[in-house]
Amino acid sequence: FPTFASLWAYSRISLGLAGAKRILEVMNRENNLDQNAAGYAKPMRGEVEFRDVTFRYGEGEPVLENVSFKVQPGQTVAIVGQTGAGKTSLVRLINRTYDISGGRVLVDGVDVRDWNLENLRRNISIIEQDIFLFSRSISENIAFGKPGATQDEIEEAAKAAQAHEFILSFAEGYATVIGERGVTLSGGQRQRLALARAFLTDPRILMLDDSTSAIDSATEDHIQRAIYAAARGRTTFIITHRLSQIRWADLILVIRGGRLVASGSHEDLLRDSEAYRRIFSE
Ligand code: M5T
Ligand code: MG
Repeated sequence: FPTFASLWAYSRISLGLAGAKRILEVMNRENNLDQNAAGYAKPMRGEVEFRDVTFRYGEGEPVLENVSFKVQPGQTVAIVGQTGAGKTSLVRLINRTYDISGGRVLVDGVDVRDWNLENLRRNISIIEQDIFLFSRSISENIAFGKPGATQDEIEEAAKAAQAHEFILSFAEGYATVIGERGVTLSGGQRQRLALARAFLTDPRILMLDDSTSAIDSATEDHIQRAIYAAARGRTTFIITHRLSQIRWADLILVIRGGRLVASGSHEDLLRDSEAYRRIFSE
């Protein structure tokens, strides 16, 4: 028995050591983005400029090439282009989810790499293509970006995001649990919860990577109004195929194969850009 027990103990200890090694490796790993704690930390106005930006994932082919444009604080920018054109990649460069490979990205005239990373990200919200919600209550999901938000603040944000009504349609209202153990929300409903989050954190730059294509026109109208309200008073980037959202943008960027092929207002582009017209004739 002692021999048997020692063998057993030995194999458990080896397993434990191997596991601990892996865990420590992950825990000690350094982030390859420089946090830049001493960086620029003034309040953000929301001006965004791309100067001849090139970007590639790892060692691959460039997914963005020589992209340049400038956005004034408070403007609304629509980004259009076919799937795989580089739209999502473009907005991810602004909050440094990824760092560029060439050129410069400037916010308020300061290179994003010279910003204090925490300050930069606190002022920028991205509503991703796949909206992530926790298996928690609706209230907790909205308050995610602002721990300690009061119930009043949460409801105020939900109202602004046109979500209050559908939330109250659930028997448990704001306490309704979402996800595996609770209700399943539609794409449009998820999007409005994400917008409510954004209202609560009040970022200077808001980016909306829209993918919900199959929604009815009543929902679309709600979302439209919510986005309109959210865009007020902050720089907003909207990636969308919906003409209703593109039309009122101050600036439209047309991306094709990683290049900015046209930019301007809806009227300008309809007149001058073949690529833009083609998007709407598809
Ligand atoms: C642009 C490639 C992708 C495409 C190009 C996210 C991601 C993308 N790519 C990678 O190689 N690695 C990655 O992690 O980059 O992709 P995108 O920016 O996601 O395109 P989009 O947002 O315009 O497309 P869509 O479908 O969301 O409208 O070649 O393979
Ligand atoms: Mg995308």
